[in-house]
Amino acid sequence: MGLLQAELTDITSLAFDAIVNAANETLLGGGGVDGAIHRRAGAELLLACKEIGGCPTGEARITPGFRLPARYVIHTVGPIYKGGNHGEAGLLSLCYRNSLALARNHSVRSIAFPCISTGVYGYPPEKAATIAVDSVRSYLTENGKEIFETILFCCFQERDLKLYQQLLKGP
Ligand code: AR6
Repeated sequence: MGLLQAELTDITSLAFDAIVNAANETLLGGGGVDGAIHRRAGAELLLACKEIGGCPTGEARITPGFRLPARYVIHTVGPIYKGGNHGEAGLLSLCYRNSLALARNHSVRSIAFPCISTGVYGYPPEKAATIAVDSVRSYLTENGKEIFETILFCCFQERDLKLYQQLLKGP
């Protein structure tokens, strides 16, 4: 298995060092993957997020995983897609890069990303997947491939899995 992988699974089931949450700027929970993570982690996660006090779009914050099988949750806030001319691509790329940087600072070796911004936030899945893979690849080129053991693109829809499988085949 390579360093970069894609799988169709529920991110809350993964016993990884870190799973990434597609949160909103309040960090106070919501629907989609955010709701699933908060439900499984338990009420302590919400308390930890309250203490952090929010997170601007493109940035990332870390908490313990509490009742999740994952040790940490890295909360990042993807951009709301407004047509593509509002800096969305740069912000989405920052979500991946800032999450990896935070993971690295916490000696995380295995990390799983959901398809950030492609649900409620409306980012076209193909564009988002390309940005995700490109951002992770360039982070690794700049910082070293040996930092991580596994970086998983955790897909929740067959459509996304197909996109990632295609992208990961490339050079
Ligand atoms: N495991 C993995 N992926 C999942 C899961 C899961 N359990 N559940 C959903 N997905 P979304 P966003 C996928 O809407 O677009 C929240 O309310 C889903 O299929 O969760 O970044 C936040 O609080 C999709 O591909 O996140 C924010 O307000 C992907 O996760 C807002 O939604 C992202 O969809 C963030 O919107």
